[in-house]
Amino acid sequence: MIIALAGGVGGAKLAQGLAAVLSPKDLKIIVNTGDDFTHMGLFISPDIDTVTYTLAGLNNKELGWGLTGETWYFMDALERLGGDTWFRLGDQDLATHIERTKRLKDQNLSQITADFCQRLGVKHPVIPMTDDSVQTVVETDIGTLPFQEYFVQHQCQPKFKSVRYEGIEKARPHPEFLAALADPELEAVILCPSNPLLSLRPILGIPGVTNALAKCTAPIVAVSPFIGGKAVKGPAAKIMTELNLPITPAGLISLYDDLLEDGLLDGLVIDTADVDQTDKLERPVIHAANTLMNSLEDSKRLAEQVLEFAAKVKRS
Ligand code: FO1
Repeated sequence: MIIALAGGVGGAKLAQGLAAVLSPKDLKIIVNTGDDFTHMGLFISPDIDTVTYTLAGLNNKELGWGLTGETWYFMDALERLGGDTWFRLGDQDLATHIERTKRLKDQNLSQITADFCQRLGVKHPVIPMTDDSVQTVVETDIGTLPFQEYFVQHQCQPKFKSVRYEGIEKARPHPEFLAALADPELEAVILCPSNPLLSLRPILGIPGVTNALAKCTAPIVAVSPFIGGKAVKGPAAKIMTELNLPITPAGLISLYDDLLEDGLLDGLVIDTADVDQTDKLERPVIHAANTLMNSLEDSKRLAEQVLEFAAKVKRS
């Protein structure tokens, strides 16, 4: 059994590849919920939706979020009325947020996600990292910004200083996540190519997760979100520069120094474009692959290579 930790687009693409080569009982996809927020009274869970829509083959490939074949009549009408339009909710996507918000009165996010997955034909378990509230907040040169204000409203333009995950100290990992980490059949934990600070750190930071990782014997393997000094999508490279970190495998690993020190990062898959940047790295074990995922075939091929590599890597 494999656990994949995922955030938005990059995580969803690798999760789709893993789902194409593993049976539903052999894969658990644990998704970041630090980006979740309430907007116009609706509870939005962007990474859960990106992963679910991608696995259902319904994702909007141009935008990287939302649904394919989307229309925007609601947004146009809202704009006419002078409403808040910085966060765009498509007409079909609205149904997800309205139905989820209604159900949250008597169900939790993971129950709703499981039911939406079943209705959309997604067979592999998509599990929120927690059912408790965790809010990613970014400290910037223009002040403190809740994640979606930083990411969407300000288009990641403010200089990134630091990030915190409000409520994380009280959050409990989803019980299925903990059970999977304790499963003797666990073969690998894969950190998908999502933003390390904005998507993966919140998952790893929930109390009990690193302890559970320390107890399992399966290797922990990260897949780099960088190719040739650039992020495939999103602000990861800009953030690295603002933190004075190089956009290289060493720079990426420095974000996981504590994990490496505790023996919780055993392998790293980097892009072949970055092999000449790995000279002085002794740990973790590195594997180079073509990490760009432009199609389901690409995602499948990368998933196969990551699994093959993980099967060879030993716990440090
Ligand atoms: N991202 C944007 O850049 N602009 C948007 O207007 C926007 C709307 C949106 C609506 C629903 C949803 O599930 C995601 C949406 N996203 C939008 C993406 C989202 O803000 C980020 O991609 C993630 O939070 C980061 O992984």
